[in-house]
Amino acid sequence: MSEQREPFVRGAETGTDPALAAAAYSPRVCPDPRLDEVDLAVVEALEAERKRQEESIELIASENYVSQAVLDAVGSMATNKYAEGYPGKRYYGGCEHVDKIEQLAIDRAKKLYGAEHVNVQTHAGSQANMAIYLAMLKPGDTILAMSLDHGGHLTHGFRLNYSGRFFNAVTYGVRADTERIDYDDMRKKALEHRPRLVIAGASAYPRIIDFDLFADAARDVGALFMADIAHIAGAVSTWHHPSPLPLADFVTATTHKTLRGPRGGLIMCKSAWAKKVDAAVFPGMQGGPLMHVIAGKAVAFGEALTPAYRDYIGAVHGNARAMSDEMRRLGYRIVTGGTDNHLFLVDLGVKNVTGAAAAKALERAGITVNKNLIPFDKRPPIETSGIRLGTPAMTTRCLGADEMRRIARWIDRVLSNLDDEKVIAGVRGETLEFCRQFPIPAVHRLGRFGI
Ligand code: DSN
Repeated sequence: MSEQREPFVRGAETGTDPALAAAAYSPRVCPDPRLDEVDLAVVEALEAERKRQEESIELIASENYVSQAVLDAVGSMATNKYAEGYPGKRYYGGCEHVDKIEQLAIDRAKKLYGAEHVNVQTHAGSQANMAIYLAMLKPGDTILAMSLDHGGHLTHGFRLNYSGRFFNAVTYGVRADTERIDYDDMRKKALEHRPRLVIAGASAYPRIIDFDLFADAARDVGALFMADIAHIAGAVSTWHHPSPLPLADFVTATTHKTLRGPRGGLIMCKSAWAKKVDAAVFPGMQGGPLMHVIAGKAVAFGEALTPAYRDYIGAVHGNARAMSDEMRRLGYRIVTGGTDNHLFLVDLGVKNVTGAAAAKALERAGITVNKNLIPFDKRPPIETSGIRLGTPAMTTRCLGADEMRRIARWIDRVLSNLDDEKVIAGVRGETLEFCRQFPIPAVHRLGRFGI
């Protein structure tokens, strides 16, 4: 490693003589080694992460495994390019090819969702939401959104998030009896507080969201309507969930959850808001877009337009139902009684176990989940009374309902024996063997380091 660093040192030592500096810093003495030849510290961590992903059962509802094609695009030379601006209107030269990439991503997203206008530049879902707020709101404006502890999202007005600090966030939640969104309360609060923006969308809600009722409430109080479909982006694109597109002024999403693309954000809006939204993203809050990630988004949108992807989302939902039914059969209470989408929440009350303790023990057994508040939870967010389970990732690994039920039984075995490391180690042995039978499609074809 020290050999490869030498040219830089010598270049520096040649000081002010430009000819010497240029000679010292030449491709001849500055080879371009592969990562595994130059930086073992990073390689080791990447290798360990690849192994972790391959050898564990991934049930975090917001995670997935991208295809080899998406990985190739994200690892491409597009990462070298600055392209502030939009296709055809950039502030840098040499953008003709990345223009094509971004236009492909935009056109495919439009086709996927039937959107009037698309912006693919936001680095994450949080930035997609921030762009809408920056475009349409003034500090102090009122927004109406689902509360975080009932399944909403940080960026929907949580007090510690920018959205809760700069705006007056009024929240609705779920009903105590059904644990489904309390649409009456949402409407009542809209009429009472006259928000500038009504937000629908959640990160831990297992049921169909009735976007019509949000659109009605927003219209009746003269508010704008935004739907954040980060979690259900895949289901909306394949009509496994009704689309908010015809109703909403703005729809935001992430590209890396059910949509199975690279980590990033996506904004769709009515043409009337296109200019404001684009200006809010750039120059309003971001500089150069991540063109390699946008290339990955283009590939993922292309994949999502295929019949195979529609089947995949159908299987994701079927697997979530099979697994939640099995958990219920094993004696657990499932929030709302089940699921209509890719995730469900398990109330661990029956075992008198916290979500935090459950997640830790399950991790030791090779099963990755996240602790999650359940509605009206009596425990704090760091502890929680529940876990959130999702099936997008394991469905990508081609698991079916039988396998999902088997995972549910492993989860039960661990949760019933939290203090018995022998039982947990036994489950770990079985999950390891199981993971080897269901390889991650992309990693399967990668080189030694999975990079
Ligand atoms: N953190 C994401 C999730 O896990 O749902 C939401 O942004």
